[in-house]
Amino acid sequence: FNIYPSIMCSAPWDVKGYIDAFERAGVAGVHFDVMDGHYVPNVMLGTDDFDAIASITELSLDVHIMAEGADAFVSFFKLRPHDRCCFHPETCAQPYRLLERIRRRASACGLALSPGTPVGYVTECLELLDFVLVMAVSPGFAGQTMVADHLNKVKRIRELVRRADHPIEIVIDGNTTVANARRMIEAGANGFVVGTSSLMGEGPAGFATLYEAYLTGLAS
Ligand code: S6P
Ligand code: MG
Repeated sequence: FNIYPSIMCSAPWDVKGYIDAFERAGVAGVHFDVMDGHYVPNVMLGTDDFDAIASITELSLDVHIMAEGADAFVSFFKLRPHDRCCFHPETCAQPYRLLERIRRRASACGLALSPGTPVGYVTECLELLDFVLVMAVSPGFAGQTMVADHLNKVKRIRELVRRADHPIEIVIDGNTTVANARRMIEAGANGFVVGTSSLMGEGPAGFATLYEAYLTGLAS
């Protein structure tokens, strides 16, 4: 399973320590949340944060854009060839074109689906997708409780991916405790954004222990 710790769950003074811990643990990438105060009722992580983190690690940055007019936001960030980027399709006029643009700049592109956003976007754009980010909570804040119905959404995505014979990664974002993640895996998920409810609660020094226990918990 691919694990993407969410760096917005770090206190600013712990960011460097966390990045070092992620590198030692060998995580798949660093989840980087961008919030505009319009699409979501919160403001979070900007271009300087992105550049600062990119300057200290070669880990892939997994940029999750939660903004109205995602097209503009994508161009603000200096994505490196091994970074990833996803956005919410209902926030821009031409999601298909934006996916094509991201594909030219990053190693993987995806659509992010909030609770309430139809799976139909995935059907229409499947051929361009490397991954789908299914939100288990309404986007905007860490520390929320999962919305039960997202499991159903994951199953529907898994089924359409199977029928189209186009394997993509299905990543879940929000409240991915071990117990929840096991149910998400049963539904078809194979990637997890981890935050305050799982691996980001004990500071950089505690990350390695929590990470090992998490992987063991998923496998058992
Ligand atoms: C939320 C954001 C997420 C959070 C993550 C926090 O809008 O997109 O990436 O950072 O969900 O994890 P947790 O365990 O606190 O829910
Ligand atoms: Mg996120």
